[in-house]
Amino acid sequence: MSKKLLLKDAHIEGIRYLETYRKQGGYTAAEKALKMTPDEILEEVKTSGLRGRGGAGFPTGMKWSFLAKPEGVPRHLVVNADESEPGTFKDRYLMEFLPHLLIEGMLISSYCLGSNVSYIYIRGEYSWIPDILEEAIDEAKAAGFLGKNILGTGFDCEIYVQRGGGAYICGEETALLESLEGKRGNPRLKPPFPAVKGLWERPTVVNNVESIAAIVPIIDITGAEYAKIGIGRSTGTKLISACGNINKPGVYEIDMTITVEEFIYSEEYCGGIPNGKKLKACIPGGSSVPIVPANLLLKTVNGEPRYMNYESLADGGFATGTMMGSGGFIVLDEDQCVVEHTMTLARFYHHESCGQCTPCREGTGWMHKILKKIEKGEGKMEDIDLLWDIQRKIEGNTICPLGDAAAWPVAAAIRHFRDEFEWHVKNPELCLTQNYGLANY
Ligand code: L3W
Repeated sequence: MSKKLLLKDAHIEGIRYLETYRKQGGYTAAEKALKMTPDEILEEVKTSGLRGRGGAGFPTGMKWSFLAKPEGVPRHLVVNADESEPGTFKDRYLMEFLPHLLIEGMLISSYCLGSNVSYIYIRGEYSWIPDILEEAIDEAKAAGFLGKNILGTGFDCEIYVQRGGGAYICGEETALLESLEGKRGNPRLKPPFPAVKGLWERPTVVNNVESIAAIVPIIDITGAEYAKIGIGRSTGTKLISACGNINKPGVYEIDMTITVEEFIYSEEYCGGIPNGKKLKACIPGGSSVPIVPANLLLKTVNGEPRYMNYESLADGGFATGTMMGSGGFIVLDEDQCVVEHTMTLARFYHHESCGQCTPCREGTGWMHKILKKIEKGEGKMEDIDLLWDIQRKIEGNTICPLGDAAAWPVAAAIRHFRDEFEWHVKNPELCLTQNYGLANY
């Protein structure tokens, strides 16, 4: 059974409220941290090996150490709660059930980074969660964990919750900062990275909700103990939101040493696939990461078991490997149609493209149009090659990763499931009446 660090108290009734959270030891990590120096906290975070839980897996301690500290310029911590990646809903769970874990993590992080004003930028569709967060902030403030001279240390910290308007692009950190400044959420060119020039051109650390929540157990058990959980550079625990064709969709905390097979089939996690269907494929890290067919999902190209961690999921390189991403684990059984699935994602990325870069603005819509045609049985064989060509021209040619995120699912679907695309071209009369699954072989 995986060790629980973040969700260990999630089942306790009333854990959303300060009184219950305190009874479970809540804010003792903050009390400990505020007796340490910011540099000591930073060392713990570096030692922990924590990697950003939003999708990129960038080492958190390294990001924090990049934070510029010019004299007299305020610095900020911004929590990215714009969780909009299809298949990803772990941050929602954390904020809804454990708001004080996030607030406590923010307090420790803000103290370490020297942020007196920190923000939570939350996706617009999570309409009921800001009230939960604001209630927790009020409780923390009344108890002296936020506000002026926190716990008599002389450190001041306010946390504000900002609701987004419901745009996926605002999950990209620089678009988020633009939006937080009250502008249209268009991504900025990097460098400069937010750590140097972020919110209102001030040094800013942008971290995912889960990354900041993980700071609490890191301080609690120490970075060295945290680093002992997991394997290699995949230290600590990771939240996985599992959905699709599984018996037990939900949010699970894993310790990154379990295999993909165990995660899908064991009763502790997904509980297998409904109706005894066969596994066809999986998108393990949110919709942006490449789809992987069952044979490569359960084993690597070298025949090793595939594990639920950053390295193993990426093993095999771009050709076969995928990514841990945000941990949005989407399972497709043998009856699911990869063409339809890819078309649905293409529609999403086209809708969410900010339109700033031509390859993304034009290419995402073009890919959607062709995929729609193929899916309806109106495509030609050349359309499959055209689709391949378009995604190649988007990848790497845009300001932000939305272009890559739109291109990768199409590339991986054609690479691994070209026969399904060809089946749609060859069987136009069947396209609208039946899905393409293994049964059609
Ligand atoms: C200072 C340097 N800072 C890098 C920082 C950078 C950022 C972090 C990672 O995209 C991916 C995307 C999605 N000095 C730095 C530096 N940094 N070098 O490190 O940066 P980067 O550019 O690798 O990634 P990103 O722009 O943050 C995130 C993928 O994750 N994804 C997840 C999507 C998840 C959601 C959600 O709903 N939670 O949207 C899934 O795969 O496609 O590729 O902070 O500033 N020299």
